[in-house]
Amino acid sequence: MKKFILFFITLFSFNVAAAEHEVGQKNKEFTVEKITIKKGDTVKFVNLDPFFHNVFSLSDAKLFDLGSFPQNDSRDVVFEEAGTVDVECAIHPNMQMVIEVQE
Ligand SMILES: [Cu+2]
Repeated sequence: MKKFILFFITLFSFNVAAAEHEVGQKNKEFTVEKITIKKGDTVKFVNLDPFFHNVFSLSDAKLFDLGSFPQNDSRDVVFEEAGTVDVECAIHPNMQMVIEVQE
């Protein structure tokens, strides 16, 4: 019985923790300069410009490169570790934003 209760508590807290956030790329800028999320959350990057954008990060907390993608296309990234993640676009070096991932 104790095992069952523990199982449900684990399941419940996991479901509550995971959320999805959306960050757009519009007019050669990210739509937000900084967002704070929780460990396990997903960020959806959406290209709202009529040309290609890229999304990448060299930060230790999350190393990724989503490649280039066209207008109305999106890519999801799950952040499993806490820390500060600097996000950039390889095509437009002025495009930068920060994702703060909390425990
Ligand atoms: Cu770009």
